[in-house]
Amino acid sequence: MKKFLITGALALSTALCAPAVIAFGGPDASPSEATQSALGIGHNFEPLRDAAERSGRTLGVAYAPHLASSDSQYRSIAEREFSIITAENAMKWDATEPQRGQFRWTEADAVVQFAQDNDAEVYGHTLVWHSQLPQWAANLTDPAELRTVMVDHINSVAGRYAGDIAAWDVVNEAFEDNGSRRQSVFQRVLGDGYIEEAFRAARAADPEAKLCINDYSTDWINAKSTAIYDLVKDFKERNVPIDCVGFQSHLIVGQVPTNFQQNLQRFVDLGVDVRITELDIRMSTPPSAANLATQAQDYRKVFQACWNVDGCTGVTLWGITDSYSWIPQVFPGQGAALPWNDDYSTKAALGELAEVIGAQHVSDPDPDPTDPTDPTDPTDPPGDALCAVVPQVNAWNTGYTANLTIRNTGSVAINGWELTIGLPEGHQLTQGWSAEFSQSGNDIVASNAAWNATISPGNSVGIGFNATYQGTSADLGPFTLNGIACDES
Ligand code: G2I
Repeated sequence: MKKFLITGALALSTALCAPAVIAFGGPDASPSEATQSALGIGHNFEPLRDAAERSGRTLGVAYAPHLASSDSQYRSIAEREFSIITAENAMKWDATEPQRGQFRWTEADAVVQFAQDNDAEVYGHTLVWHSQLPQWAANLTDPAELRTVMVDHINSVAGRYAGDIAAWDVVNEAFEDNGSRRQSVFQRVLGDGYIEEAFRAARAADPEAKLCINDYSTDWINAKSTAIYDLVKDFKERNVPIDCVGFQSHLIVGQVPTNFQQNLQRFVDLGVDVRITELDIRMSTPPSAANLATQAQDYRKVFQACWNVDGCTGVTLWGITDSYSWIPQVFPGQGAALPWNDDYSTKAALGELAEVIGAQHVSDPDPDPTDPTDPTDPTDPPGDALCAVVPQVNAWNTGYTANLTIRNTGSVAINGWELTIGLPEGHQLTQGWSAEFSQSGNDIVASNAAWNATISPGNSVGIGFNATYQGTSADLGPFTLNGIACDES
């Protein structure tokens, strides 16, 4: 459902058919409360990878084995949500071949093992890149020697994992924004042909992997994306192996390109797959409520662009939580770019992307909180986040105030909730409090505020709203919390 936030007093407009939304944080909400209001509901979706899979796509994440070892929540989210794993750093040249001919596989192996243990694919990143390239390679000047080094590196890395990799970023960031070639050591020493040589070597080393070219600031139609387009077209015409194009999509809040989908489509029309390979959407920190709300819509737009294009294989998030994001190091004062906050609460962005990919709400996404690594353990007791809603209505001849008590009558904490309230015909929401309200037809939907997202077993939260009515004011209900029918006493 499309939502728009109205932060001031809501003027009732009977002419509007679109759902009205009333943010719980009004003009006099404290800054921290206002900020939190845009954080959205907690995570109460099925594993997001399951939803992506239903549309034949994968949801991916940039993954760091050392974080999975030190942070169990990072690990359990990576396990539960994602069906394709990109090594954030572990397969790069400086990690795999720090000295010429001396390979280190521990971290890269750990990424492949993690993916296989979790029935996920591996996205290889990356074979040839000017950055994170050891000095010994960056300093080479002899074309024959550099060619040998590049092909040996591709043979060694792609060869080791042959059969285990769904797709490789064979060449990363080879172009400048103006469409010219980046003057990397490969370009300077080997000339324009190095990209083709790298792709041919990668195909020979791993005939099964899809071979991609990957870059940033190519999400819209511009000189850089057109340079890649021309390269792909040329490769296709000459039967140089290339199967896919990666669009990193390190975006800035409010700046999702309007022709993103059209751009993806033009590549697909050349006969390659496309993928959003490194999505994050950054903003100034600390984040404002307005920016978080815009970011949520931005995530929606990016996922929608991919989901609208046959041949877009999916989206990879460049991390899970803001805590470990690369952004503040490179862009000081910016961040908050990922769907999970530092404390792993979810941003509104998560709900928006989940909706685009068709993720279903579940009553209890992690039935056994003592075993976060196995949310679907069949030996877990079934989720039982049961609820009761008691409405108190004070009516006058044209309107009423309804105060609702939502009680958790189950034995598992509810972390994030959305209450759907059935209304008689002719009722119109005018104002709500202690939740974010919207109306769609004869239903009101109330989403938790940040401060009342959790309802522990046996505890209650109170919310309320005003409405106008024609006919009868009686009989609110039924009430459904996160898709589960609630008792009314
Ligand atoms: O810069 C964001 C991404 C742009 N596209 C290519 C991606 O490969 C790139 O990823 C980032 C990683 O997320 C960072 O984690 O690449 C950076 C390096 O260019 C990575 O940062 C480096 C730090 O700068 C180093 O200090 C650190 O030792 O990660 C290294 C390994 O943890």
